Amino acid sequence: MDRRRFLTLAGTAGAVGLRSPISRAWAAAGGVAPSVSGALRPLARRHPLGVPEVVSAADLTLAARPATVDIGRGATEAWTLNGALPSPTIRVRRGERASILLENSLPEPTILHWHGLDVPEAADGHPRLAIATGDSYQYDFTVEDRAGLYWYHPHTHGRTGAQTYQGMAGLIVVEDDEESALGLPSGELDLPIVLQDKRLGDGTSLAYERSMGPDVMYGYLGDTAVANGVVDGTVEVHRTGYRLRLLNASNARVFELGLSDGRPLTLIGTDGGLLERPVTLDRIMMGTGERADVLVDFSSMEPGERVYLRSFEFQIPGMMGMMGGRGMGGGGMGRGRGMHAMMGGLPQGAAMDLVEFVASDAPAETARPASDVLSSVPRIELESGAPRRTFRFESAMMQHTINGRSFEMERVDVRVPRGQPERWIIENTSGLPHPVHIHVGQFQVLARAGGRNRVMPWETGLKDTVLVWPEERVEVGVHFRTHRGLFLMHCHNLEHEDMGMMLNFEVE
Ligand SMILES: [Cu+2]
Repeated sequence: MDRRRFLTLAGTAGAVGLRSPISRAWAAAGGVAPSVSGALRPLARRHPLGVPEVVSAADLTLAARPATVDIGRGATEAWTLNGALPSPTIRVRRGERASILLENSLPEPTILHWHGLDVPEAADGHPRLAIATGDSYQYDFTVEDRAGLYWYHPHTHGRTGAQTYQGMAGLIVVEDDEESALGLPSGELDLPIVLQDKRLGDGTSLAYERSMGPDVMYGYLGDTAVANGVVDGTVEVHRTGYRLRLLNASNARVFELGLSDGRPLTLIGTDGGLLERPVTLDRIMMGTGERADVLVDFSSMEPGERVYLRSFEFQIPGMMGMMGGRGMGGGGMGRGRGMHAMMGGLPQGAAMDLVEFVASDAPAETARPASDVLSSVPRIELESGAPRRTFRFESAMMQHTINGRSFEMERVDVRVPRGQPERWIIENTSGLPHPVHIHVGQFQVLARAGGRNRVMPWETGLKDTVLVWPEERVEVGVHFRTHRGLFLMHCHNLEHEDMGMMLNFEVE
């Protein structure tokens, strides 16, 4: 680093350090003053965190079209569904029919996928079903999934990263009687938050400009956190218990979520709905595509006090620091970070403040604790002789492959009998994290060897996406019990997916 650059950074850090309680807390904890990373900016002018419009699934039209949106800093062009950023939240009760018409007014083909839902082949958004500009596609399915937070986004092969990044992503909230009976925080105390990172610099452009270098290797990492479509989002909260429904809808960014003052997160649900019991955690790691349903108690806050939902700094051991698999380890990591700074995105693992919560001055109310028993999670029962399949996720020489192969639209890679539980083994032999998503329902994480060497507390319920670190081998139990047809397994780092880290499996 040259001397002038160092002095500039040091000066900025010092100035912020004097004024900001966050910086003081970091300094007291022996941390680096946060503004150095560029993503922790408590002094920034903040923008109200909106909540996406809620729509019914019963007779819904989603128009994919460019639109002008406000990301807080000002107007910008986005690719939207119905002109909204993020896309509307679809709220549906278990057992209800969804009838959704997609209209494509984008300048290129598109198709939508309902991430986590167990839907028929024709409704799953396989990229071979992508529709041309001016065409429409009718989705009809019954929502049979457990209550929980799901989501939807484009699945156009080679363009999923661009279309999702430029604005097309929304939540699906499934409700059922079991969940309603729990008396969880509701109304404005039930706050859905779509978390993303964007590469904005000091501007507002959401244009997706993927380089052929680091962006293809690491994925399209941003430099700015965006929550519910706004930069530096802030929300006034009552001093009581909240339910935060969190989705990591980033292209490539992994979040190590926690609250800035150490306030605990009580995890009640994940991808496939409620856990059996609540679990209290300081941190939850979320790869792209994963969801976390958490209770947070703000009742001890003083009026006007601020707390931040933050992605804390982390390192993934073995993560490659350079393209092509060279430069593993500390030195390589350093070079990788330098390269990212140069390219405009913050490195994987950089700290970011995601949302600011400001306590209101209304009287505090004691938060109702979560029930000891939330739900019974339907387990996937595997016999010892259950079929096993191994999927090796590799990244080398700017290629991302599964078992050495790149995605082909019509090739069937795996044939799976319907109704037969199987043990799938996901091996990451690369130097990069891969969040692995399996379509058409939920699986169960059974074991992890290498890396973290255990099933994480947020992986004990049903999952549709599991984060697999370098050198990890994760075993999952799958059971395709409902629909026959062609479905997908892929990396949910959208650049890895677009580059071919995806396969077709046929449920027969
Ligand atoms: Cu990947």
